[in-house]
Amino acid sequence: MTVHLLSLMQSKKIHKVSIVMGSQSDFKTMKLCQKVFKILKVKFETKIISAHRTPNRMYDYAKRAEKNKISVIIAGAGGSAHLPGMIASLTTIPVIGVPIESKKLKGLDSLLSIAQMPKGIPVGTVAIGEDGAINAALLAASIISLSDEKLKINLNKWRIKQSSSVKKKPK
Ligand code: RP5
Repeated sequence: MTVHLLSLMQSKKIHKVSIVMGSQSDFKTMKLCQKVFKILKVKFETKIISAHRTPNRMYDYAKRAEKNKISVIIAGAGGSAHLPGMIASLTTIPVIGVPIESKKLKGLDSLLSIAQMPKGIPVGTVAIGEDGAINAALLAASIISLSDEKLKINLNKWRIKQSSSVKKKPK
């Protein structure tokens, strides 16, 4: 098979991002990922999976993710936030962790839990809370856009719109 044909097939692949979170309480943050994907026209699914409250669900989900044709996983978790790392240990699909702002430590606990993965199992980590959820979706879109020309165009349009929304002078 020629390289050209291969890249053509890759660009035809329909990518899907899986958004998962440890609790219903994370959804107010994680729904911002959905918002970004709707604008960029990225396919997604959304699930609640807790590493400690539903460990079997987490295991089954991570083991089936490749078969389910998931391209990138975004996992939001708060407190001792082990969900992104545990999922990453069960699949080689890229995992982006969103540290949820916790009540007691304002998300610093979540940030350190997600970012400080020991070598061997990487988790891409974004900022705490809503900015992190938005950037996680944009990062997932960037990854997918490597083999999806239409998405690359949408992503560039989004950047241009963002630049033009910044006023030249403060009021
Ligand atoms: C984590 O515990 C979740 O990701 C959530 O951020 C945190 C608190 O969960 P709830 O007690 O609100 O269900 O597993």
